[in-house]
Amino acid sequence: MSSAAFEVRPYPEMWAELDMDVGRFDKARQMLGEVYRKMFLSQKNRPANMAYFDNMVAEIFGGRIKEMLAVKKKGKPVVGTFCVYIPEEIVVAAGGVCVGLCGGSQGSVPDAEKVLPRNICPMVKSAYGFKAGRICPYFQSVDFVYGETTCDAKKKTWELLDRLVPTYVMEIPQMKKKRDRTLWLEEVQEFKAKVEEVCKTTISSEDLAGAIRVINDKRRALQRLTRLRAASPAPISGKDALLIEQIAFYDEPVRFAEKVNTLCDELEQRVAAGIGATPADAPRVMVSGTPMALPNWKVHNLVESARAVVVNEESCIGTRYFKDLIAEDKKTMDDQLAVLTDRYMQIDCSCFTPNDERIDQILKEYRESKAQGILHYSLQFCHTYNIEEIKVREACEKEGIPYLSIESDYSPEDVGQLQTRIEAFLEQIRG
Ligand code: BJ8
Repeated sequence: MSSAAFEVRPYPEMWAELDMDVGRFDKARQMLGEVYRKMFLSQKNRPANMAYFDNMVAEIFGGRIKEMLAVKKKGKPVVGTFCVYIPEEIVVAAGGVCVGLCGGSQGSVPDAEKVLPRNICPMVKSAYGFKAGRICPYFQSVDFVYGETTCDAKKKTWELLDRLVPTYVMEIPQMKKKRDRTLWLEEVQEFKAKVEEVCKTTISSEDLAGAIRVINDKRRALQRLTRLRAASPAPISGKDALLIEQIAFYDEPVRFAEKVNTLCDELEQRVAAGIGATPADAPRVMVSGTPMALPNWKVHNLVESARAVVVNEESCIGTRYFKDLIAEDKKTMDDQLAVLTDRYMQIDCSCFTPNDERIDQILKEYRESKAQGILHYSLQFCHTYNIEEIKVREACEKEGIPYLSIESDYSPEDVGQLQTRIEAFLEQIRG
């Protein structure tokens, strides 16, 4: 698709049927197309197989929604989530669709601020605002949403979101002791029961085994993509890799894994031929911290506009989502739920205390990705990541790793200041 021909395609009739604010949403659609053209399609030397992901963006408000509605028509559930702790394998086992609803756009924040306090995390405000303003076809399509008790902003917002869409909450433990695992297993069992109740079905161990394989395959494909980014020159830009990680939260999982693997085949050839998305001497940056929900491309765009390349995202829209797999050899439901619970307990979110595994994981990914510096990214008012940042900084100081910490929101107001700081950081790496 040529850059000039690219647009995020409009589906006004379907949006009207979904009770959306169509006039307002159509302006957002056009703006997204423009931003995408400028940030993504202007990149030189992109892998040819990015075409599939470009099309996923073109169809983000249309084709994929139609697929989800078709699943719903068959009586299967479409479940919205906001956290990688919600076990999507169980939704897939019930024949349903799990879709990530985290907000990454400034456009919906004013809708949220009519109700929620201004001084809370922009991701929570953006997500709530999408529903309150009726400006997200995904939110309008879900049967129900599942929140969690990770941070305070989220868990209190669910009480208000429940007035707009049926909202259930999983209790995520805050520590990783034996009793916390017991609690989490019970929560997983309850989640399964809720999904079964809503879609009037019983999930068999065969269903769950199939779903575990499907989601493992998706995670394996993303692991493969991450490994390939360690090559020098990096065969794909950080922006494109982040986009793929974001699309993982709304695409159909079997097709997605297949397309990521096709892209990886091409990237292997590029690595063998020494073809990079940027020159081999471009500074290599690893980003670590809070998730960047679509269309939050701010930091990657600033880093790569300064002729550097992002080679890893230690984040829930990144490696935290796919680094761990579920054992596939369990035959009974009890054994399957046990290994599923164990896999999810490994997620090293800063909402846990203590959470030193995350510090070790950051250093491991830094080495594996052959990065030359770590940029810690935290959304404004995210206390757990902002405070845990101190330990990340100390670890980087100890290891002599060039380090920059930034805290930002979705508004463009701090772009100039961030650009200056990022350029100084890259100068430090260039030496
Ligand atoms: S497992 S990182 S996806 S909670 S950035 S809303 S924590 S104030 S997103 Fe997350 Fe699950 Fe943890 Fe991952 Fe709150 Fe912080 Fe906002 Fe956050």
